[in-house]
Amino acid sequence: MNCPHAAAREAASSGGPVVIDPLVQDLDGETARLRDAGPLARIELLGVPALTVTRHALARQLLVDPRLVKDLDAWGLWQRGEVTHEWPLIGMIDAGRSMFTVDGAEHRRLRTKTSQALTPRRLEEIRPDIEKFTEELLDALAEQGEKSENGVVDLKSVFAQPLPMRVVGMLMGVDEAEHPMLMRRYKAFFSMLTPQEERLALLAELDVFYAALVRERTARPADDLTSALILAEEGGEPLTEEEVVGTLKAMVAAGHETTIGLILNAVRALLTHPDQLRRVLDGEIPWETVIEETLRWDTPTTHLLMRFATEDIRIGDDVIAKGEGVVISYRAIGRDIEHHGADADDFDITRPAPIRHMTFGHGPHICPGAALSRVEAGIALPALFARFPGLRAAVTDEQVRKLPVMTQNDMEAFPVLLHG
Ligand code: STR
Repeated sequence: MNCPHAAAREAASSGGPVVIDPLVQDLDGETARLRDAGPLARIELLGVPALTVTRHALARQLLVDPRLVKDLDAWGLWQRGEVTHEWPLIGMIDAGRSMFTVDGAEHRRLRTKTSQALTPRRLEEIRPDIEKFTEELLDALAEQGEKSENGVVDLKSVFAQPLPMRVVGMLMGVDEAEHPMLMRRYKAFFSMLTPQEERLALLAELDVFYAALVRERTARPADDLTSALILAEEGGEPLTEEEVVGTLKAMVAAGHETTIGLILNAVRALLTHPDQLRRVLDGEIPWETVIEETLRWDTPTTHLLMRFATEDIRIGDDVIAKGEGVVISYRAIGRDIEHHGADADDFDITRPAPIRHMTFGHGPHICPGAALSRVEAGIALPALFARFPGLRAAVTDEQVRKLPVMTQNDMEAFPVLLHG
C-alpha cells in the first residue's frame, strides 16, 4: 500500500502503522503507541488501513467537520471492493439506517425522538425501575455468592451485564425472555474469535427479530420508544420501518455493551485503588466523580468506527485524503497528556480540576444515551458497595481477561468475593 501522506510517513519512520491487536493482549501498551504515533495516527485494523484521531483537541475539531461523514459509500476502499462484507469489522459501520449511519438534516430527523426520550427529566421517570432492577440483581448476586463453594461470583454475568439490558429492554419494549438471546448474540457479534460467516448470520437473525418486533408494535403500540418511533407525528416526517429497525438495533447494542463496560471498569478501578474507594465510601468524594474519571481513564469504547472524508482535509502539515477512513480512538483521547496533564495514565478521583473528557463524543453524533448511562452507573455503583462494602476482586488485576473485541473495552468475566 503506498502512503502519500505525512501521517503515513511519520508512522512509517517509526515502524509503520500501529496494528490494532484483535485479541487485546496489551491495551495500555497499544494506547501508548497510538499516542506516540501523533494526533492523526496511521493504523491497521485486520489488514485494513485507516487513520485515527488520538488527541482531544483534534477530535473536537474533526467531530464537527461536515467533510467527514458516516456514509460507507464515501470510503475509497469500499468503492474499490478492497473492503467487503468479509472484513470482520464491517458490521461496526454497515449497521443499517439510523442516526448512527446518517448525517445532516436526515440525521436530525432520525435522532430527535430518541434523544427526547433520553433527557435527564424523562429519565427521572424510570429511575425507580432502574433501582428495582438493581436491587433484584443484587439479590441474585447474594444468592449466587451463597451457592458458590468458594464464595466467588462473576460480577459481569450476574450484575453488570443484565442491568443495562433490562434498562434498554424496558425502554425499547424488548421482552425479558429475549434478553439472554440478545446478550449471547451481541457477545458473538463483537468477539473477534467469531468467524465472519457466523457474524453475518447472527446479524441477519437479529434483523429478523427486530423487524418482527417493529411489526408487532405497529399492530399494537405499547408504552415504549419503539412504538413512539413508529407513530407518525404532526409536522415531522415519520420513520420508515427500516429506520425504526435500525434505531432499535443501534439502541440495544449501544445501550447494553457500553454500560457494562462503564460499571465493570469503575468497580475494577476502585478495587485496585482502595485508598480512593475508602474516600468514596466515607462520602468525601461523590460517585459522579468516580463515573467521570472511569469514563476518561478506562473508556467503554476503545475505537469508534468510522467516518470518511468527502474531500481532502488539511490538518497542519497532514492531509486526510478524500475517501480515507477515520477512526476516533477514545481511549487514547482519554489518556491525552496535552489535555489531561502528565498524569493522564493514572486513575485519580482526587484531581483538582473537573474532568473534561470526550468519551461520549462531540458534535451532532454525541452519545444520546450519555445521561442514561450516568443514571444507571449512578444507581448501580453506590447500591453495589452499600450492599457489599467488603467487595473485592477474586483474581489479581493481571488475571482479569479482556474480551477479544477491537472496538469495545470489556471483560470476559469479573470474579469477585462479596464479603471480602
Ligand atoms: C452494533 C451492531 C448493530 O447492529 C448496530 C450498531 C449501531 C450502534 C453502534 C453499535 C453497532 C456498536 C457499538 C456502538 C453503537 C453506537 C454506540 C456504541 C458503536 C455498530 C459505542 O461503542 C459508542
